[in-house]
Amino acid sequence: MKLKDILKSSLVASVAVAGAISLAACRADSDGSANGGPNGDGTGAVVNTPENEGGFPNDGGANGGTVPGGSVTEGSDVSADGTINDPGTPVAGGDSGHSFICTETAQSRFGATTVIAANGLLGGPLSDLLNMLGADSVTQLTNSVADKDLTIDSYLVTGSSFTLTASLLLNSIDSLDQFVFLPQQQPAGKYAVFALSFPAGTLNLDLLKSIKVTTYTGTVAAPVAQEAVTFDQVQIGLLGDLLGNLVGDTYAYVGVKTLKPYRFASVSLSTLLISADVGTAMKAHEFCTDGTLVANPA
Ligand SMILES: [Ca+2]
Repeated sequence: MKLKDILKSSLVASVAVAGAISLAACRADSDGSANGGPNGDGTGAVVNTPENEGGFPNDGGANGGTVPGGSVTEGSDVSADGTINDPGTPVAGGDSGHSFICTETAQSRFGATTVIAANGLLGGPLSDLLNMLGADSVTQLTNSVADKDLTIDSYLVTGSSFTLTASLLLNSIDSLDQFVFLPQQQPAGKYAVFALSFPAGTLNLDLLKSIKVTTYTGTVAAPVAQEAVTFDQVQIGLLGDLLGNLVGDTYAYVGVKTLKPYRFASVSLSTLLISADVGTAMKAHEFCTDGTLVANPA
């Protein structure tokens, strides 16, 4: 088997395995025998480290919460394919007057899993896309999000790295996605918020088109979008302005305060079609299933 075929098989298999693990954990949890962690659902307390030690700031402060570079919304209306019909209401970030503090995250040691995908596709449709694009694109996709398991390791300081290359973008892939699967469905009222950062060295931030977070029920083979938030180019532009004034990385929480249950969620990074490499564009540090909202200082 050629290397490219191995890579393709590996990627497709990882998607299939994620679904299998997810279902197996669900069955096991139903009789209380699985290790779902302290909450029994694949989540546990997030581990934060002080900002001055390189951690993800999580105290609700201006750069640690969602001001101005983030958005947590409630009450969005989406179609089953994830199309946003109504964006809902911001409850943190922007001009909401509140910031988000992450308290619980999806964790691999408690049964959460994560996979990399493209164009919002999973399962068979993703396999079809990869087959159509050919092995070179598969390799690029596989390599485009490094250290994906760092998104579900409980530590806010660590994260997966999204790297965008011109060759990838020219191959009909318009979004890079990271999915996080929980072994148990999360009830309505929980959060689905990705802790993201944008490295200080990202020079072409304005080439990023949008960041979208979506929650799903259903299965890998038949996902059904529930709620979503888009962090659009204008908001990203604010981040770009912010970057110009900061020495270090910029942090943001992007996601939803749910009104519907969900079983898995994705963060999708879309770009403008460009002919230059963006480099490491974004890191996904943790996936927060719970948190608190705090009022911004007057
Ligand atoms: Ca992490």
